[in-house]
Amino acid sequence: MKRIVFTILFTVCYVFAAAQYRLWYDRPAQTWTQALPVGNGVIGGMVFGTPAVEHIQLNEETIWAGQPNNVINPQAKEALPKVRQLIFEGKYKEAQDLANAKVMPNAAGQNMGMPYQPFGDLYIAMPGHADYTGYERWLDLDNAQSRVRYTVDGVRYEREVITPLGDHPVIAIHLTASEKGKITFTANMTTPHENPLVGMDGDEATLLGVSSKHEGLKGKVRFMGRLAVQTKGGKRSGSNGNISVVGADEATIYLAIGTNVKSYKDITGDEVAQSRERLQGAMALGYETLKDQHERTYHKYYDRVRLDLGPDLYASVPMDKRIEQFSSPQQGRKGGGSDNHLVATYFQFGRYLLISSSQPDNMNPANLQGIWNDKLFPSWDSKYTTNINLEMNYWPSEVTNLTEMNEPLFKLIREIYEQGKKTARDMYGADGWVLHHNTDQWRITGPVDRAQTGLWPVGAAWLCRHLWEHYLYTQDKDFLRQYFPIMLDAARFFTQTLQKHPTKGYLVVCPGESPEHGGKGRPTPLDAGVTMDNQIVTELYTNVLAAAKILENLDHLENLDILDTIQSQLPQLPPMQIGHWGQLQEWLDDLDDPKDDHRHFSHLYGLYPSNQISPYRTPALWQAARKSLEARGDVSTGWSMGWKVCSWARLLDGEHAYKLIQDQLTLTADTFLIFGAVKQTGGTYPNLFDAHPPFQIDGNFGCTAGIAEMLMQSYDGFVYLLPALPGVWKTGSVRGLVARGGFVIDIDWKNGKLTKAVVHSRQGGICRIRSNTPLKGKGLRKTKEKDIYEIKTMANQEYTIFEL
Ligand code: FUC
Repeated sequence: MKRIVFTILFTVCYVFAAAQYRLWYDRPAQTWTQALPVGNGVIGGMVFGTPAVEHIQLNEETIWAGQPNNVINPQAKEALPKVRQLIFEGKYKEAQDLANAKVMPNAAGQNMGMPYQPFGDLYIAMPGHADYTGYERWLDLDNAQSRVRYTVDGVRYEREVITPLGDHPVIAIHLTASEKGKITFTANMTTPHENPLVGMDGDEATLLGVSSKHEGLKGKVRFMGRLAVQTKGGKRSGSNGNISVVGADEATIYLAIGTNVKSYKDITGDEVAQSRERLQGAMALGYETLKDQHERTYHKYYDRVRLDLGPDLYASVPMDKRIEQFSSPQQGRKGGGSDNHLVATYFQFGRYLLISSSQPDNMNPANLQGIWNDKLFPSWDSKYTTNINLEMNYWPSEVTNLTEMNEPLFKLIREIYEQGKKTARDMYGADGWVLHHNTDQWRITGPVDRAQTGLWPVGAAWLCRHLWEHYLYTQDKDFLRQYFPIMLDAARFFTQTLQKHPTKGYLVVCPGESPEHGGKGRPTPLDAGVTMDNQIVTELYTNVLAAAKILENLDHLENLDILDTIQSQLPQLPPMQIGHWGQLQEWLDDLDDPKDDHRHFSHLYGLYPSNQISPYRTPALWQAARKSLEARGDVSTGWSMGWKVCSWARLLDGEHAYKLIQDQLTLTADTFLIFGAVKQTGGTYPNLFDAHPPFQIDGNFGCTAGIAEMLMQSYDGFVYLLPALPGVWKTGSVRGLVARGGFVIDIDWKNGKLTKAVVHSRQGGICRIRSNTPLKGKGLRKTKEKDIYEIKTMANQEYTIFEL
């Protein structure tokens, strides 16, 4: 009997221990976008899983080219009034030429932001492992580890790779075999940086390097990689940066990277000491303890949300094939079914990527590639583009219950606030602070690239929405009090720089632009009073006034009469307008082209991520937004499609949102297209990374947020249960999504109809709920409004709701 119980228990435990969500493959990676990402926000690794020579490409979050700096053209302040005047006179081309000559920093010989750079590579050569059988590798999303398994000469080998979360940010590779004495290898590090110093420090191999010079700015980030091995049995030796092991029973390889970066303005750290401290701290714990701590920390975050869209019908199909099948018209026929489990996996992969690239105590938030980059000079420098991309990275953070992952973003905001005050003063002669469309590790705040993309002064204002949203989700007044001056000063900048439009009379941002996109017949995107700028400033002003009311006592702050100015300017901002073909206008003038399929559709900022367009409060604008989005088409760059998933969810069209998920989950060839020559379309790489192309992580995060938005919305004064459920997700459940107001929501549905929901109230308060299915539940009251219910909740209590 005991044995039977044990067997049952063992089986149950085994089934639960096996990863439910994983990226599984039957062959090693040939290219970087087939390799599997691991990371802890400090160190990032891409695991290729090749038996004969394991290759792990490595990053450390603070290795960036250049050094502390900011970019401001000293002539900008004098030239800007003239640029404005030219725009108002309709001389757009002249305005652009003048801005490119006198306002942009490169015209003054300055740089345009520094690239994020790789550390290098770890190689583990295993002699005799070129011929293998029974190969498999996978990324286990449920436990945050990557594994490789294969057989050579009847011996089963396994590699487990983790990047422990917590105090010891190393990468650890644990090697085992089914027979004793079989682990033999040589490990070494290489780097693409110039003139590295490779050597030994006792038993540890070291590699010392320095980051690159770029656009005239000398690279001053020094970094040291440090490699060591712990073994059971066998012999170890080391020389010239190589560590060899012969005949061990098992082995763990540890690699740590230290740098001299202490902050965005301080690079006086000691990379040697930091690499030693990181490595030795991890080794003192040993692999099992490290792994145990890693898993416990990871589960604390990851387990908060579970999404079940049905059984895994294709568990034995490699992930690249699954992606290929997913968007093919064949799927769903011939006895197959739509691969809903792939969508759930993609959703959890997005959460995994955020946990792995944006830990609370990191120096930097997730950049354009998260933390994973193998190129010395990656596209767009892999830095922070703030006219959509950085913000999109953090769209899933609150709603998918990963609020702590915002910490490095908030740190970046605090730091660009410091830099941005100087830029506001020196460039615009204004108080407050400003950020344009890019920043980097050095927190540059001036405009970069050409004026037609870079002269966009609303980056700070957009980032402030993340501060306000954090308050809405957490109801944390201390947080709001701490960040209020940053929001207020972002608004202060506009109170002094908004211009009265000479013919329309509104207060407008000028120069501004609808990101990277000009209206029909206009020679440049540079413009005045574009819809997105109006929406962003309207939102900032509204949030600042709301925050001031909530915080009440603000006597410690100076110049508070600014609140009156904000109040009086707010109604003078341009309203959203409906244009001649029923579209939401992207510009102050009716310049939208119905044939335009540009990847940016910035005027729909008001629909998502903002809350200014709603089917209930602003039905005409909501219809106009739909018209605009229909005209834009579906297939586009990766991030654009992720945004469209969110937007179609807000348009309450689950089928169209699902169509976009299919478009995004379309397998992309492992090459990337260069701007101009070939029309770019985005998609997904074999390792589930989003393809702009090339790889950009924003698309992963945008689509993750979009999937959440299809299941639950909370932007409109109520929690909307299943607002945009597509027909293919017939039956399922989701646990742990977070709604504004601090309500954690579980939902079960069957045949497309809600069957049960649970509201976990974190802070108490009234929870208003919208549902298309009639509901009942203890404490639930139907209001007079159609489909709206409410519950008076108490903090830390839960409330169960059923279909009527
Ligand atoms: C913006 C977008 C591009 C790209 C870049 C990083 O400039 O227009 O498509 O995503 O950011």
